[in-house]
Amino acid sequence: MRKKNFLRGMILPVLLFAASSVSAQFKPIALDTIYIHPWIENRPDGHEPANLMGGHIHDHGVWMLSFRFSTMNMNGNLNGVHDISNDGIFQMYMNAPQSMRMQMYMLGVMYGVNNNITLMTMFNFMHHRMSAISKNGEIFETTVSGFGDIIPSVVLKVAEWPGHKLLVNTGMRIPLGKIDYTAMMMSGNKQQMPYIMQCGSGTFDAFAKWTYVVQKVHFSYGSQLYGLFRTGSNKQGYRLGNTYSLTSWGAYKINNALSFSTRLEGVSKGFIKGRDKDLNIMMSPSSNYINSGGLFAYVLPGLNILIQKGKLKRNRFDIECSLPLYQKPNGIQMKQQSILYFTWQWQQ
Ligand SMILES: [Cu+2]
Repeated sequence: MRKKNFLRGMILPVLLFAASSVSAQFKPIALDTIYIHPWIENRPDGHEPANLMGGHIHDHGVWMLSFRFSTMNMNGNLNGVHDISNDGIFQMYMNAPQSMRMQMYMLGVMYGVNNNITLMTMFNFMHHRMSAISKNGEIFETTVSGFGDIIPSVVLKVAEWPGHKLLVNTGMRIPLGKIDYTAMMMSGNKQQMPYIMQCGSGTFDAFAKWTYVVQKVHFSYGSQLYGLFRTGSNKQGYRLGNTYSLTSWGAYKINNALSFSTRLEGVSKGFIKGRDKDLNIMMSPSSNYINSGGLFAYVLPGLNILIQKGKLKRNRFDIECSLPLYQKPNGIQMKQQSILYFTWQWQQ
């Protein structure tokens, strides 16, 4: 039995690959129906976990609407992998950030142009709040709310075998988010807010996501490779670092309405190139371009719910929670605590 499984495991991928690359005519249909079933989108794990995008595609003429909310908390500061105290920060800077909350609301529209091409556009609005303490002990809070960059993209089905899909999601980020938010300081002066408080990148950015997903009868798994490439320099005189990430997940289908997922993610963010001409780098670690980018790893438990009947039929509710496993920011940056993601999706 074991030997048979082994042979099946070895021969099937070779056969499928050979068959799909030669001609559809030679596709081993009999094998497909016995060992693997065709892709089913209408199951809770038929879409990627809550905070991933570009991991599914729609059929011709299908519209999808989505609303996403995320909230990220940061507390305290790290200098590389080590904690740094306020006194440590005051040796170089006038203020030390204490806590920060970043909330984002995203509206998304998807449309299947045909079975292999889906168009997608995301709009977002964000709210940032940061509290900091000054060298002489004054605690103050600053907030910024505004629209973020608009993200049009296309999802292409590059390859498909029964139960397997390879998708590419590529697009750009159009810099509509403002990058010159200021705050009134206690001194009565208006001051430029640090990079992390701004709502956009200020540059045209291109991205690509490669997603490979596999679906079995009771579970599914997948991986996504992401690259975000910044171009040029914004009107403040800098550009944010490129970002790369690799994530893999597995999801277990409890029943037709509910699935649980676990995901691992590694992220690499580059340094800011150039510097904001209106920022005083001594103001705070977050005002210094040196303190940007780094290496991060997260574990993300998640839950996907797909309503199968009644008035809410075809509505999806997904939750994911991002917990940091490893943080190695470049220089001094705030320490990430947790990120919660909620996603609602409705599709025709
Ligand atoms: Cu969709």
